[in-house]
Amino acid sequence: MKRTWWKEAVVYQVYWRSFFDSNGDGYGDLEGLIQKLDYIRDLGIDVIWLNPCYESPDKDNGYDISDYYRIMDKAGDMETFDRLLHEVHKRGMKLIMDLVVNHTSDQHPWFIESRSSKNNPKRDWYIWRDKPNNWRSYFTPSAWEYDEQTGQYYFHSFAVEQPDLNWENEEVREEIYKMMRFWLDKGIDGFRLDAIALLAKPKGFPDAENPYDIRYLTNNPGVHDYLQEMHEKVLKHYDIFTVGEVAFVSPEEGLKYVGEDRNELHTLFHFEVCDEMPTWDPIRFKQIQKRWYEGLWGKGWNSQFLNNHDHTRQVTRYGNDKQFRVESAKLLATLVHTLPGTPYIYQGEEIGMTGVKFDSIDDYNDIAMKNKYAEEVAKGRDPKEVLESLQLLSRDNSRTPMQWDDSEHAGFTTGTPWLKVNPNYKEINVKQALADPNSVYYYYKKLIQLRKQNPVMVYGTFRDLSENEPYIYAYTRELDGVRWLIVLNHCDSDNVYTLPEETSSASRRLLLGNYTDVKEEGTTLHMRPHEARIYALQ
Ligand code: TEU
Repeated sequence: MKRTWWKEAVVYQVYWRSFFDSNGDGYGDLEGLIQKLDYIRDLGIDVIWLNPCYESPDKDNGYDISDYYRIMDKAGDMETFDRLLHEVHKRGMKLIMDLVVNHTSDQHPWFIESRSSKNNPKRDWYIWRDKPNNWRSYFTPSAWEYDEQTGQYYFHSFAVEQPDLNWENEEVREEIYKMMRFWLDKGIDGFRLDAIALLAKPKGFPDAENPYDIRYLTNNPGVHDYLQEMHEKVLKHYDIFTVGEVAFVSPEEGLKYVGEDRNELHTLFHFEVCDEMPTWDPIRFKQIQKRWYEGLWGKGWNSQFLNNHDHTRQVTRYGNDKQFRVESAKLLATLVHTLPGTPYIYQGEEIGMTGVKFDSIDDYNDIAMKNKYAEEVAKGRDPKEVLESLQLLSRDNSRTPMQWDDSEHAGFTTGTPWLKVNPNYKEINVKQALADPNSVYYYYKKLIQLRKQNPVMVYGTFRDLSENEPYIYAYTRELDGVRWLIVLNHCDSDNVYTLPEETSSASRRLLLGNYTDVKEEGTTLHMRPHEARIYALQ
């Protein structure tokens, strides 16, 4: 398999508005990120993925862009961005930007022109129809919005304020490619391509049988032509890393985006775990890992992540954030960093930050959650019940400010944070983590070090030894005669695991574990709650 820097990398996602506020306005900013770069470097990070910081009315936290060539005031300005890039590179790290090109803001000058009249030259830059079909958008009951001025509907896959661009229009594509070159010529190291599987729309927009199953929004014919063109005209001319956000795909479909012979993207986020596995489901998780491994290995590259700015913090959703928070955070980290694919860390994950439950909908900011809340309450449902039903998956679970220390607002800001801090910041914060040698933080650091020293962790073949085990996940990674065994007890109680024959005759050396000692007799491992071990086999 071809070795590349981005397969070996560990990526850290910075949701800058919640990372560190340098000027007291309650929003994190690029200057704040610069001030914390040493923290990120010390963890061992290779690549930073920065969420969108372009000019935006901020209806969907920067995913509604009104000027691709400017930095939004909350984040800073272009001079600060340039300094950020320089400081990232100075520390031997790389920076990838979010690329949001399925849609713009309705305040983008292109859309303002497009909506102004039916014969405006930019009319065709967006998608206009006389009649809507029955599709829902991600965030609203209809994917179409009526515009009085010209008496037609425009199409939006997300919020009303995020009209979709018409990728069929060549001028649109050329304009986007030009903008991508602008950023790449500044020296950024790649893109995370937002909602990239949505670029192509089906001819004629036929009604869906079940409008609630919004898979119709993605993976429509033509999407690969656009990506291949983008590759040809832009991507292939730079030594960069690209990761596409591709929801609702099978490994077979996924391979079309990342196949090494396809000239599209390097890797993808598929959402079979985050979108389609609401709570921890061990057998299903194992099946997902196995299928994706078999589908991609040797042909295209996978990513590993269990949370991001859209998905509830992993220790809350897939672990135990109460009794076994520390053990569980370390187990999940072991999983993400030892399964095949590039691992992603979402800010705060490395100190075991948890989700939140605010008492009132007013304390939430997430447009997806707020729209859904309004829709359900309007149907006559009990508001309290609706709130409770939306809490676990609210995107704000991951978006509360980074917890730096135990001072007011967790040291995130001297002002009033744009979103409330998680009340547990007095116990869970970076200062505490750095002072405790057994913290989640130092465990991440060791995992990342291991990856740098052991190619088996990146390029080793994968074999699941525990397909039908409900609690234990045991698998090997193997490369050039080096064999590792990973054993995880994803469970609140003790379990015994007897090693299968193929590993039992080998001698074992513990490389990393999340308990201070190891309990085992011969080939029988006594695993405590959320215990994780990585062994080298000889
Ligand atoms: O998310 C796009 C999106 O499609 C996600 O909902 C995705 O499908 C995945 O399943 C997560 O559930 C991106 C951004 O990450 C999100 O924050 C934005 O709101 C959205 O695009 C619109 O730009």
